[in-house]
Amino acid sequence: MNSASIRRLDSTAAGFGRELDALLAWEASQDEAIERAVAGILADVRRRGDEAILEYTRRFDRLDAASMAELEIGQGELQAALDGLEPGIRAALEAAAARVRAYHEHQRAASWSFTEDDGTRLGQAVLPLDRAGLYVPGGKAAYPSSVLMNAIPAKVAGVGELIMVVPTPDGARNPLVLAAARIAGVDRVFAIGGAQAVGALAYGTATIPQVDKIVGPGNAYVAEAKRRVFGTVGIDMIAGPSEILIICDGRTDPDWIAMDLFSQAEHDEMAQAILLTPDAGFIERVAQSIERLLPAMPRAAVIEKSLADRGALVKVRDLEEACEIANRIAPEHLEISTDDPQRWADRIRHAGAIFMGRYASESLGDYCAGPNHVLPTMRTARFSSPLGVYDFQKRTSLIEVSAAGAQTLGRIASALAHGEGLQAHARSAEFRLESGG
Ligand code: HSO
Ligand code: ZN
Repeated sequence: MNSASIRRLDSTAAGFGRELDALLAWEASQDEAIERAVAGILADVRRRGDEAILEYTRRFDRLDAASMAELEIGQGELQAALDGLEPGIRAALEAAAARVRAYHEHQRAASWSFTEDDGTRLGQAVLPLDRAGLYVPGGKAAYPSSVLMNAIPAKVAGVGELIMVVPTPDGARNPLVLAAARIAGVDRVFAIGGAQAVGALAYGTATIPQVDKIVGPGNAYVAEAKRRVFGTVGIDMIAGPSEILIICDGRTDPDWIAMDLFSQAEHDEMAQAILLTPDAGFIERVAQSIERLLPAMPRAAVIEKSLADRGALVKVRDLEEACEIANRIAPEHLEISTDDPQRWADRIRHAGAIFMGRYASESLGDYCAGPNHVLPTMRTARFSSPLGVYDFQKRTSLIEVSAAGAQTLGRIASALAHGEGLQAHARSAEFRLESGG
């Protein structure tokens, strides 16, 4: 790569704000053809169930199953996939799963209640979802690590049944994905994908159980299908391309920083990788590292396009300003590659995950540090959080009223009900008042 093709910006230059905004702007283009196709597929799956699923699977995945039973991948096959793995990768998957599970155990929320002086007890019951669906893409973005990251929080939350769908174009099953499903404890797996699989999970068919929430990444058809079934079922966020923002004081090995930028750029031509540093010389050293390291990368073309279109090396005044800019960007991943990283992390209000110190490469978080790698993108870290156990739990309010409590509450409720002109509400509270307690 000609290092000239990753843009250099200077925060003190006129127009920097506008340039930064232009760089950040990214919207999933709404494609009307996709919208129409997905609406048709969903309606068809809703009407014809399994029969429609078999047809679409034949058409889109070139997989000719005579019955839905052929499309279910049983626990025996999942175990066989796990047993067939090369021992090194199996151990790595199991170690990653154990760490992700241990981290997410900390997120499990407990039910609580408190009792007031007059005996009224109020609380919140926390309950897992009965059933969740996990979409796993086939093809090039089939990441076993994403199976772990989506399935483990569901299992830790205590979800009753976890159903995974994964397309297997031409019948090709990905053993790593199946092994990850086995390790994570996925209950049932179906070899189906696309909008039809989302429809099956949302509406249920004779074979596929209806779920309460659908999570997991997918292509534009899957994203559109999730959008459309939202309301019938819950969905997780709709993820945009990967993002990494690095704040560096200029004293980390520039090769490390260049490779960290590559690590997210290699996901997608639309991925975004940005460096903020107060050290102008460091920008040139990182640019040289990029130039030297890029040609050997198998995904050089993707990385090059991502860096050229959406990447930047930005000279900032100081690390304080870097933190301000980081908050404006609200990145999915933020690396703080400095001494005393906590000092700078304290200033960050918007980021999906913060990687602190020179040794915390973002890739460790993608696989095995423990926190979830499903994170808010496209500046949504301003208001949303990593995927977690809480996404598979829901809350129910508890109200238990003592006779004495009914007197206190009844007077307040009665007055407000009269104010709203709702007589039945008022009388319902007053009956309990009159009963004397
Ligand atoms: N960095 C991605 C997750 C991932 N990375 C999976 C490697 N495999 C999420 O932004
Ligand atoms: Zn990644």
